[in-house]
Amino acid sequence: MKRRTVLSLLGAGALGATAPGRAAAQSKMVLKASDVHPLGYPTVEAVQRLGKKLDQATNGRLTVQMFPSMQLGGEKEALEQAQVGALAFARVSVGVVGSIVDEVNVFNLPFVFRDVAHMRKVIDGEIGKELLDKITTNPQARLIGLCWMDGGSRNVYNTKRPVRTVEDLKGLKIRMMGNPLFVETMNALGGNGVAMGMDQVYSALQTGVVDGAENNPPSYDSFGHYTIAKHYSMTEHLIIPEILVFSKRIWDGLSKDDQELIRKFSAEAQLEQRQLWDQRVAESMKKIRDAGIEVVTFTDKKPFQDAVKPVWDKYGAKHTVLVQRIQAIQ
Ligand code: GTR
Repeated sequence: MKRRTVLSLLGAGALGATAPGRAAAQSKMVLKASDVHPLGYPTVEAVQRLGKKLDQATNGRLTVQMFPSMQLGGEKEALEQAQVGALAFARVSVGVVGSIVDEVNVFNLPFVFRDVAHMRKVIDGEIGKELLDKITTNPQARLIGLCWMDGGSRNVYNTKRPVRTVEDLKGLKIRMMGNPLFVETMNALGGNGVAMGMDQVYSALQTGVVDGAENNPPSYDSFGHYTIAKHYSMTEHLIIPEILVFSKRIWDGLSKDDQELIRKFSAEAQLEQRQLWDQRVAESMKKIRDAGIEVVTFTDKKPFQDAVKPVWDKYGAKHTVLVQRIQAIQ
């Protein structure tokens, strides 16, 4: 379906932007979901599995219709659609949510997690729950925080040269997600950060509007960026969880029982997605190496960590207590 057709359907409220109210609580609903990734990608698969469970548990009264592959635009658009109730589930990166709910920016700080295992412990624990609640209770957000997913670690890639040191980043225009924190992170590293939605990155790389971007191996692979930007450096500068949020407008029209079901299956999705993720990272790394991509690894990331200090001073200082709690988790 063409993007415009989909948007006009959404605008007409034809597919699940059911008006809140008691009657809606009992009626059949199609809950629309979006993801920038294609069918088969771990996050997409996890939300579809959640949908199947919901369908079964409600005898087909609640179903989930997935719009994958940026059919509804980038993540900023997905959040806006969820906020107005034109979309029920938006699976996005915490990167974009940080622009709406400041507290979650703590997960967007460069090198805040020691590694992916550390990140998983944090999202599975008390802090993960607290931050989902911060989203849910933020009156401006108009979103319900449902669960986290794994987005691995993000690494820099570019069309020009292998990045082996911080100095190698100098002068490279690197696409970052739309959140000032990320642009400033890249600038602190010596590159030129350019904010852009994922829907524009492929052509920006092709035309040279940017020289590179940064992402985890499954995204570098699935968006096809490895076919254009052939230098991949395992900088692991950002370990950003993915998140599944729900439209508060639609949520308020659901019965308590339905809300509970969605919460329960979301909590399960958080753990299920992880298995799919690990497998996908291994597959993508193999594909990347088989394609002849030079993968640069680092024994010491301290120069990168030192370079991002200004970002920590600006964005980390107000979250000191939370950062200390994150760091204390072993
Ligand atoms: C991916 C992530 C997406 C999106 C994308 C991006 O790793 O799964 O949600 O954030 O990165 O860079 O825009």
